[in-house]
Amino acid sequence: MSKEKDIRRRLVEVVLDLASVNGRIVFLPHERLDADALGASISLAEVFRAVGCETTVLVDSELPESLSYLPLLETVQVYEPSLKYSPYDLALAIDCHEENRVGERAGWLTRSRLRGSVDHHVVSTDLGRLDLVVPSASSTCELAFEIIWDLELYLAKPLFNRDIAVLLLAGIVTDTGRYSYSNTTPVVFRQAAFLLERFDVDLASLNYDIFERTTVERLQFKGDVYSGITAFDDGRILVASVTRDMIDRRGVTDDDLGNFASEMRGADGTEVTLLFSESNEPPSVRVNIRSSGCFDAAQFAKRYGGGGHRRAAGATLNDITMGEAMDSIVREAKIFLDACKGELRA
Ligand SMILES: [Mn+2]
Repeated sequence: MSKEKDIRRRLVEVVLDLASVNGRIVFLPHERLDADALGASISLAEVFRAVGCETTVLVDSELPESLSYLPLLETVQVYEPSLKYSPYDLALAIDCHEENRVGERAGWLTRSRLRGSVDHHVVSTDLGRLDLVVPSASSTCELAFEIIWDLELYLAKPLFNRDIAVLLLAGIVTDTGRYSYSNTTPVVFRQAAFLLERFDVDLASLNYDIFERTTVERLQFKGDVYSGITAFDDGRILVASVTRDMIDRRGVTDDDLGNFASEMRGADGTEVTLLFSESNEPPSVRVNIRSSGCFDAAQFAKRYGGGGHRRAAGATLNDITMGEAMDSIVREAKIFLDACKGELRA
């Protein structure tokens, strides 16, 4: 049995054990929520509750408006600093596996009786017995699907439902760039086919909600950001930056930075895109990295305490100005790109 299947079986066993005693499970999706983190959290929470556990999805901040199309959002609890830790039998980090990705909720991960994770990012810390981290998976929702599938087979009763189908498809559609990124595998299509055969899901409207729905202000904001794109290294590296002023002027949020870095990657001759954005609390600079070719974005982000995937990664830098962050990261990215090209030639 593969290591991944082994860990999945162990997770399912723990959940079934907890179900028999009404055990308590808390789900901790990463900060800067996205459809994959939230979709996987809510669908697993629903299913684990249906088999007998008491479940809570605890998110770090108010749900972004861009995810308002998802079902079952009313079941989610929003963290507040006044919230006291209450004992859980199992805490699961979702779409991440490190304490620093869940921010102020880290205590839930470290103080619960058991901890684990369901994630598809490149592994960056030592993993425990209940850490299901599969970087080759397209999304955490793909892994959540497998867990629910296993539970259905084991208990011989239906556990998927229409809401769960929408949640899982939203995560998968988002993380595969609507089935276009290199992480799109036959497994992803098989799962989608199964869900669409069983449930009446409007894929076109889901696609609209995830990728197309926008506002005039967001379109103008996109224009602001794109008109400031700078090309380095003969256009192989494209850089854009977003200051707080730019965000405030258009009345948008960080959440509206969406797909900018990925979209920029489509420019002819571009191999690396870097999108810098300023945060106030705490003062920091976020860099989103997208790549093609030999440039490993996850490896590069690791240098700055970040992580992610080979083609899409990010890092947050503290105590640094936007200008300083841009100067040093652009310089390093050029060296990193030259080095991987050199290795290819060698
Ligand atoms: Mn994901």
